[in-house]
Amino acid sequence: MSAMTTDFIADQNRARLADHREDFDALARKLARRGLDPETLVKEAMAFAVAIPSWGVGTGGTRFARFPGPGEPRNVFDKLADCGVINALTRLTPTVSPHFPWDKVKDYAELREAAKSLGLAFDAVNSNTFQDQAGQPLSYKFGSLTHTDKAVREQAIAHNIECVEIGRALGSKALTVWIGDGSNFAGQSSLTRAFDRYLESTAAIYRALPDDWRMLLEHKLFEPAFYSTVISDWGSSCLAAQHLGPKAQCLVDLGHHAPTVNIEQIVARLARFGKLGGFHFNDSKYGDDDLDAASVSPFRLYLVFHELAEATRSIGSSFAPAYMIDQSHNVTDPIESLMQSAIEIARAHAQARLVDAEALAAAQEANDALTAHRLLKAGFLTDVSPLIAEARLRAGGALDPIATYRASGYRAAAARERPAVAAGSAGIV
Ligand code: LRH
Ligand code: MN
Repeated sequence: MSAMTTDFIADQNRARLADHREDFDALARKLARRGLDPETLVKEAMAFAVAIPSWGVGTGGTRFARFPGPGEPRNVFDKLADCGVINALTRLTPTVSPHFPWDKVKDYAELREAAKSLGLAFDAVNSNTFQDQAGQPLSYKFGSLTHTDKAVREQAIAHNIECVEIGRALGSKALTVWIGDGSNFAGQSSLTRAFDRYLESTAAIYRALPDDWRMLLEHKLFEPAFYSTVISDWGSSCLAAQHLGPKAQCLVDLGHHAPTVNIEQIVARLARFGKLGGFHFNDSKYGDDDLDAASVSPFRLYLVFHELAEATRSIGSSFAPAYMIDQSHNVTDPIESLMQSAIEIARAHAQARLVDAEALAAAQEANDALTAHRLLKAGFLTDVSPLIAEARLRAGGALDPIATYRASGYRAAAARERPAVAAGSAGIV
């Protein structure tokens, strides 16, 4: 399948250049009137990046069913090819977050080379002790790192350490640990002993981490457990990360909270105590819906990036959470959804840079609630589409990634090359 060439992208941009130039110049004048420097903002937008989940380029599903689309990736190499297209068009996604054993191969040097040839590198690796693999000696039905049986815990610890070894071969610098461990009945498990087993098991994984690595603990309110989840909220995750040590931090998956939770305040708290390690961006209305970022609550995503901008101002450049997407694309072309989501996340980041932080702090100190709210919202109310498009253009990307992707015929070519996958099997991937 032909890669998405810069010539093709330039061809597609040509017809859109004049309109873009006009829109960008108008926005630049508006930003300059606010005392902002458009060039600095474009450079910041060019430096922004978010990682693609390898499991996100295939069609996702639910517990009821999965309806595969045309040209489904057959293996991790197809997934990388699709990730390469997303980055070629958006210039926002130079890294991929892999998941094991879903992305398992014999030769990880070959996989690293394959990614490199597509202009990609690897972000945090994800372990998986929420499914039983064929031939796996012990089942995770009743848990993994917190299972009452030491042998099961050791099996899960060994898998995580294997993921660290794979990650080292791929050039990754972090391990994301999400476990579904929990219970479905009150009394089924000891809530305290389960947490103590989590601390003991993660401590064993922590000891295997290279010095320059991070371990990202991902909390989730519920599912697959429906009465209690061992790491159900940021409090449990932060207590564990503080207990483990400086290399352990918390990962915030936006969909892992009850609908009314103030996630931006969780972000502020974790950043304040040096425990904000990263994100899984997506959106949700009810549960862990894994919908496209900013497709339900763009203002909430903006408020998260406002707290990230505040933390960057107070902590400085050492503040570097891992930005990653984690979504399930059940009814759209995953490549289109991931491009759209990366752009919406870059939009929230760029908008948050527009806030007059000094004036906002003054209004907050003066308890001028409405002025403070208006100063904060001013970024969200600014259409930065021309600014993030300019960042793409200067980086060799597409002014309109989705239109350019559709014009390329990439999906049709993938469908010709990759055998159709039968519908029917349930599950998120
Ligand atoms: C759990 C989760 C986790 C991944 C999985 C694919 O809901 O968010 O981050 O391992 O989705
Ligand atoms: Mn996640």
